[in-house]
Amino acid sequence: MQVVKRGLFIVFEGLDRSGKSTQSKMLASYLENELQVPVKSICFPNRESVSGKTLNQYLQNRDMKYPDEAIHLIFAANRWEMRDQILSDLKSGITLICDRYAFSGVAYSAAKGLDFEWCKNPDRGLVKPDLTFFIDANAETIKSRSDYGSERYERVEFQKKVSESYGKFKQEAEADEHWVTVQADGKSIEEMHSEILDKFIKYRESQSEGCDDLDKLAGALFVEQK
Ligand code: ADP
Ligand code: DGP
Repeated sequence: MQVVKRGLFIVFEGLDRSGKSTQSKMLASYLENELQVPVKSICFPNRESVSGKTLNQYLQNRDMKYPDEAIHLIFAANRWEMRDQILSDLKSGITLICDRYAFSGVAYSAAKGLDFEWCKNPDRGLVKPDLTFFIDANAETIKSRSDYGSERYERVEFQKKVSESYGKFKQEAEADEHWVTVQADGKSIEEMHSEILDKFIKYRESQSEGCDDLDKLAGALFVEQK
C-alpha cells in the first residue's frame, strides 16, 4: 500500500507590495514544474466567502466605519472558514502556498493600537505553518510600486507601524526553524526567489525523516508548546 506523504504548509508574510504574491507564485510554480510536487495556492483574506465579501468592502472603502476589534474578528473568522480544507489538503499530500495568514491579522491590528497578545486570541488553535517566509521590505522603498495606495492600509506611516508589529514576531521567532526572514531591500525578484528556494529545499531535506506530525501542527498556532 502506498502511504501518502502529507503536504507542507508554507506561508508568505510581509507589508503590502513587499513581493509576497510574486514570490508565492514563483515558489508554487517551481515546486509543481521542477519537483513535481502537488501544490495549491491560497490567500488570505479569501475575498469570495461570506466574511471575505465584507472584508473586501472594508478594505476598498476607507470611509466605511467599523470597530477595529470587530474587523479583527472577521479577518480571523475568514481563516477559520478554511481550516478544515487546509487540513484535508495537507493530509492528501498537497503542499499549500499561502499568501498571508494569522501573522497579518496580529501585525495589522496591533499597528492600529490593539494589544499584540489580545490580537492572537481569535487565531489561537489554527493550523501552524511548517514554514513562514517573512519578506522584510522597507515601507519607504515599496511605496512607489504599482497600485500602491489603492486600499485602506496602503499608507507609508501605517505600513511602518505594521513593520514594527512584524518585528515582534521576528524577535519571538529567533532560532525558530519555522520562521524565515528574507531581507528584500536591494534584491531583485530572482535573487529573492533563489534565496527562498534554497531555504525551502534545506527545510524539506531536514524533514526527510518525516515532517512534523500533522496532529502536532493542527491546533498549534499561537499555542504554547509544553
Ligand atoms: P504583495 O503581494 O506583497 O502585495 P506583489 O508580489 O504583488 O506584492 O508585488 C508588488 C509589485 O512589486 C509588483 O509590481 C512586483 O512586480 C514588484 N516587485 C516584487 N518584488 C520586487 C523586487 N524584489 N524588486 C522590485 N520590484 C518587486
Ligand atoms: P492583500 O490581498 O494581501 O493585499 O491583503 C489585503 C489587505 O488586508 C492588506 O492591506 C493586508 C490586510 N490584511 C490581511 N489580513 C489581515 C488581517 O487579518 N487583519 C487586518 N486588520 N488586516 C489584514
